[in-house]
Amino acid sequence: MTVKHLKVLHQHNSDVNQVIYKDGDDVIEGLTQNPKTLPAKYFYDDRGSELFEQICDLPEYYPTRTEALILKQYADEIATITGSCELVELGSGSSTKTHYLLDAYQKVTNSLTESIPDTFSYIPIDVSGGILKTTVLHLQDKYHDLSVEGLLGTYEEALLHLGKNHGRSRMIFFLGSSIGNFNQAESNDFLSKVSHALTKGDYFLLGIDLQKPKEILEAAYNDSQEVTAAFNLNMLAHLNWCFQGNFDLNLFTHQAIYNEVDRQIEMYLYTKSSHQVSLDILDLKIQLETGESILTEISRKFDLEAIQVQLRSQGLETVKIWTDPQQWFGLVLCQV
Ligand code: AVJ
Repeated sequence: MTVKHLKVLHQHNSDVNQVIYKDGDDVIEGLTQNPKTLPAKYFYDDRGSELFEQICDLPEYYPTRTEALILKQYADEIATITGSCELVELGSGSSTKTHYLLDAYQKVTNSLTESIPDTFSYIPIDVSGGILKTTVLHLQDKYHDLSVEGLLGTYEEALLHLGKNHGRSRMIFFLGSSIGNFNQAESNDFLSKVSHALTKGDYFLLGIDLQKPKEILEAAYNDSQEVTAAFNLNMLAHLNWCFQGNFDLNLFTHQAIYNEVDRQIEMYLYTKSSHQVSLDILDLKIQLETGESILTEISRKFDLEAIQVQLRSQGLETVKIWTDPQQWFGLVLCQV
């Protein structure tokens, strides 16, 4: 590992430019179920992260833009409430929106009057090594007084690695409504791990996509330029690469629907014709029928009341909530 300020948490990973996760038990489990599913984390090889960045700029994909506006408007207030602290970002990607927070925390840290000012530190965590490396280098260039340590790994690995913080306060933040990828049980498990990586008085800042009309939601996940389709299909290319597979991307189509009962977007890949697929490294062969679906992602849409109850059940008390004027997106600041 030669890259400065980047720590690789997963033992099986050997190449910083590629993604980790070669285990594949979760792939076997998902593909042998009926109906078939695949874990959303396999979207994010370097190509997938790049496609996700493009999704964020699409006219139909409102979440990134809306959350960025909220952050732009309220980052100073957030930093004033929490005061100077160590900033830990889960799933940092390109850290684009993070600049608002970093600017605000830089001001708060610089305004400290003590003779020994706190260091201003940021720990981005991501599974995609390429984007993490670029981000760390870029941030070091932009913020000279910032200490950046990128962690290449999963949320679980990173939260375990961080352990408890001693002496100084910490804020973990998880933006973009990525928590929406977890079902209820998984999100409870996740929040409990977050809670355990924090000490009493520490903060957690969570970005959540709120419920809204079906048409707006479905348009956001079935964009007219078909970038989301390419993003969805890229998961198969990533699996081919990881597990010596032979998915033929031409034999699948993308579709996202809003499930109004479970209040979640569901992204599917549908087969155009019946065929077999093998993943040699996993010693797995599967039969796919014409029109069969593979669920690749859920993206839950939240309710501000319900999320506060859930956060509280994991020891996280809401301090303040900010939204945009249309109430499309919410930022929840909570404290242990
Ligand atoms: C990064 C998980 C928040 O669910 O909106 C975007 C991923 N998938 N378009 C989301 C995604 C399709 C995104 N998250």
